[in-house]
Amino acid sequence: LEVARRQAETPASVLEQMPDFKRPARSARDAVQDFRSTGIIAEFKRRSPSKGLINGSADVAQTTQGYVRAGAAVLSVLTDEPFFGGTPADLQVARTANPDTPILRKDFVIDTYQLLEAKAWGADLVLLIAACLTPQEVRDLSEQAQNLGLQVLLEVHDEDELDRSLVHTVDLVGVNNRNLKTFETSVETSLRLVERIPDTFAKITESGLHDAQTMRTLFRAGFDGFLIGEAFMKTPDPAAALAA
Ligand code: IGP
Repeated sequence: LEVARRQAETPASVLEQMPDFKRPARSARDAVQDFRSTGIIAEFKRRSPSKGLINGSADVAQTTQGYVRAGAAVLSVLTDEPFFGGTPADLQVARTANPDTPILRKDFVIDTYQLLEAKAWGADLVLLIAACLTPQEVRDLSEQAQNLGLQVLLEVHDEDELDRSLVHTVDLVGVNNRNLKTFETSVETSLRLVERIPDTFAKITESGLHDAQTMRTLFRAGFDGFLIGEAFMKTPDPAAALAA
């Protein structure tokens, strides 16, 4: 995967002084595993490489608050601009609008600096994508995240990524149903991999989810959480789509 580099960086020392940096994190893992939880991780995503523009007009504060009111356990906010049209401000606005809900910084995290940004912008967890990182990088970044009080969602696409990358400093394991080469989604990927994920991790199924029947099947197979973006964002009122 191509990863776009940032230009003007805020010095780390400035990030560390930002008010949210010292804010205690909310546990995304507890939020999805709570027996009263819907397990839904609702995503704010304007566009994607596979679908192009998904929603050009949704307001981030209104949408994320609506998601929470409709029962989302966790929020996911894209901060990647080149591919997904997200911004750091989206995350900060979502944080201010939803003080009690765990929020995922959805981005291609490849270095420590991005963990500091995530914390300063108000995230509670970050995504580490096994396909983009060496096992050693997953180990180092997840340890650093843990030391900063950020939980880690490790994303895998197949058995090999799971077996080589899983470490105990990860909190949630996400199986991405989207094939990165073809962009096609298949829940079979989740159903195949779920048995390989130890019960010490929260189990998340990601991408291509849009009907209740499939979610029931995935829940019965052992998944705690469901990461859903497009099915909500492609409608004029994403939060209403979750409530429905
Ligand atoms: C959401 P969907 O098909 O419901 O919009 O998928 C989420 O899984 C997807 O946005 C995603 C993603 C990623 C985006 C999964 N892994 C990594 C960017 C980077």
